[in-house]
Amino acid sequence: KRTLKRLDYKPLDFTATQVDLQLNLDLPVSRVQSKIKVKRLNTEATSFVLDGQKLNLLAVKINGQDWSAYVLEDLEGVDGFQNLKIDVSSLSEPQEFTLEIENEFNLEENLSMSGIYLSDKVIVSQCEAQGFRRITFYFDRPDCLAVFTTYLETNDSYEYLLANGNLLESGSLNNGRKFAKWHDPFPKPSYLFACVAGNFEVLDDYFITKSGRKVKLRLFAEYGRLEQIRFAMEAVKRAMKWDEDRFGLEYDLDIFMVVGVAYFNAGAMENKGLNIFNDELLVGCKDTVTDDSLFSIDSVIAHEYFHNWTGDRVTCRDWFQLTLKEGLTVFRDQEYSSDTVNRTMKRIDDAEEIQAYQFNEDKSPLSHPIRPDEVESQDNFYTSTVYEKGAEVIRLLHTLIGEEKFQQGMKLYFERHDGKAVTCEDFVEAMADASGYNLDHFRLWYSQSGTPEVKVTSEYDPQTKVQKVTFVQETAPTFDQQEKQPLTLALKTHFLTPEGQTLTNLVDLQGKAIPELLVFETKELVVEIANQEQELIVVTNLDFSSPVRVIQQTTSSQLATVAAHCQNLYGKYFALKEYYNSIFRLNEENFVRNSQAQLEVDEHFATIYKNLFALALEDASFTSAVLRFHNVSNAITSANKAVNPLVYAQIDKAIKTKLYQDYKVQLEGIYAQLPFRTWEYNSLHFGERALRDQLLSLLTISQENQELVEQLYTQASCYNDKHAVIKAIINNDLSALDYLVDKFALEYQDTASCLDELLTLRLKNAKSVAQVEALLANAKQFSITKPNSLYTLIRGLRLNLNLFFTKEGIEYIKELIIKVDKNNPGVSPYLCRSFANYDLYLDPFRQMVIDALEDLITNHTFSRNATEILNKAFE
Ligand code: B3K
Ligand code: ZN
Repeated sequence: KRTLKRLDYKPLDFTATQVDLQLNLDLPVSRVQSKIKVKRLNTEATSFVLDGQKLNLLAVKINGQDWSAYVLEDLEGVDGFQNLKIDVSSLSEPQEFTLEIENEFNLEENLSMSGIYLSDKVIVSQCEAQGFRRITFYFDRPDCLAVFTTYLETNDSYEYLLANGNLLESGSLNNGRKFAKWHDPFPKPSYLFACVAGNFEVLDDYFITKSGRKVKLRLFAEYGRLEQIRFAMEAVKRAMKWDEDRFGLEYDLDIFMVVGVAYFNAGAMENKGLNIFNDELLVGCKDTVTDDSLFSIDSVIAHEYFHNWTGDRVTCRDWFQLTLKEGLTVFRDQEYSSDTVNRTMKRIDDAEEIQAYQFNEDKSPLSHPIRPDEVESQDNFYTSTVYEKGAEVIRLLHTLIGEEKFQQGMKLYFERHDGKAVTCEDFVEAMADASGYNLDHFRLWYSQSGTPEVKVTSEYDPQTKVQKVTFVQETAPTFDQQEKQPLTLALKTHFLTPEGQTLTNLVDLQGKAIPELLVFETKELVVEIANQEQELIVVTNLDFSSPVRVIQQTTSSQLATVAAHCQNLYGKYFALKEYYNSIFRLNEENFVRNSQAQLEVDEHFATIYKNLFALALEDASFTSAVLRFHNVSNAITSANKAVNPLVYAQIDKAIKTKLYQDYKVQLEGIYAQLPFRTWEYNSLHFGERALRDQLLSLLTISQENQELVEQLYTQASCYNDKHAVIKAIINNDLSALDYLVDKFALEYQDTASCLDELLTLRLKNAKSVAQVEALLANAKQFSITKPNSLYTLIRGLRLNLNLFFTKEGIEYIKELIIKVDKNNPGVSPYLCRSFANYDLYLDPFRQMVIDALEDLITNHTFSRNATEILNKAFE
């Protein structure tokens, strides 16, 4: 076991300041010549170690002379890591020298999607976190910042040769080969290096920055997709403008390029000046992707672009600091989406996501703080905790000090650290210094893992007319950390009368105003509200102002009041969700005894849903979001206790069936009134289409209304509507309409992402492993080496609870992990993670997962990445 510790950080003894890289990109084997200007930082040091992985070393030279004082060590294990230790004790001038390395790597056999690899016919790189060592021996860590010049040479079948920075020269060589030379003036760590060689459809545009510089914008995608990258181009321009307007940050090179490729492990990558995308997050227009996908394209384009400052110009000292760039950049992309689309709905979606994934990660054996202390593989840092919770911590800071101070903090951060590799501590310090706010206690958010629970209790005394509201925070011990302390919290809180009126101007016993935002860092906060004729309903953590779980004994009647009257949509939304969750608790026992049991609901059910549907046309976004959380995965993850997943699936179905039966006429009416508008990218249109989608599924749950499905396929003016059609048909088993699914498959036969969406739906509903295998065999876009295929497969299987929890289902996933890990240890941990949440389930489901883990660990060997996840999960 190889554990790396945050506190063991040691600065480099030697560093690179300049790198001239010559890449001869050929198949099967490519050749690299790297000329590095090395500088000694520690005058005592006489040797240094360069990282490599699966490389064939050909030569080492120092100051132009062959150098033999080195040892190449192949580290044990399937990953093929190598250390190249170079001894320079005999150098007369070791302060500064030129190191030349020549090596080869097998491009064709590299199926890891890391380093330089093939995506179909495109040669492409991915270096974060440690892929550069698969290209050449180097100081492959983020605190080594150097200026790169990249010379690429290929045979002349590749039209475009791209690398970071600005193009210096390019041309043909006389031997049927060609070259291009790029120079990036900004010092950067190796993880931001990128290169591409391939043939593409290209879209050109430009952007004039606020200081008047003209920046060339170039998007690259697969042939035939020109119309489908126009949306992404608009997103690039929107993001550039927004970052200038809101953060004062301007783009810094002459050209900004984005390339989409089909084989990519992550969503996208922020390489300096040359962002590389999984083409699912770049390519798409209204006719080929859902509204949700367009929204993701927009926000991921923005996210990667924003990294130019938060990540590239100022980067991380070591990988334990990952949230420094990711938490901050997620926060920035969330703000971008909020400013450009719909702030409230964005907030609801993000809160929903963190509660579904990050809260469970924190409860699981994989729990870790946003700035972890220990790790075995740096690749495993890319978690919901580091990203999403990291962003919530930044948001909390923003809430505490306010926009103006926050921006002053950002300014100071860049003044101090531009061009450097720094720590989370440096960021917080800039914020503290600029705002004058004491952030000493706030820092705990970086080191403490776990989700704080805030228990809210209330006592009302009719004699004194005082209501005493107590907030008690407590973080339960997590797998990684026993001791917990109270954290700095900010809880946006409203007080409602039993009739639903939100009261402002409340005062405490001293007559002091009670603020809307309750900030405290002690275990307990008591708020005493004076002069109340009746007990108020407390609605807290509005807008998810802190990343905590609120525990509160709210009655159905109070939830109904909040759902009907709360002025804050977030408050409404979570009251509705809480009510939906309560139906599961109410019915659990009955359904365990009898899977056909009659659904029981209390007297508020009718009012709650009648009110919700009455407002449907007024706020379609909101209503559709509420209907969207009506799904079993959501119910399981928000139960906050172990449940029987199959019983939960039955209850979920029963709730939807009841909604349909009770509100049939009303729902049909809303559906009929939803307009078919000329497609536009805005929140109103999104909401209406999303609602149509949700309603269609609901209206066909009992096999009725099938004509609506046929009608929608004919009327559909965008992919979103067509996707709604196949979703309703497959999920609700409307087999008479299978011909529409076939039509869909034919219509989108050339668009892998559409076929993947169809495959997900089919996998979700597959009855056996044999059926899964048949589906895969017939899916022509499917390839076991393609990350998007694997994600589709695992997503489908995870949603298919009935199959996942069978012996053959689990067995199938195990085999898949074993197979995938051999080629691509970037994807296998993702598959392994689906085994880490066994505490969500009651036995025998829990035990099934644990047995699978045990078998994997005891009987097989895995990459470092997968081993870490499996071992932790099993601990
Ligand atoms: N920084 C990349 C993630 C790379 C993942 C490496 N395993 C994308 C992003 O967060 O912007
Ligand atoms: Zn990022």
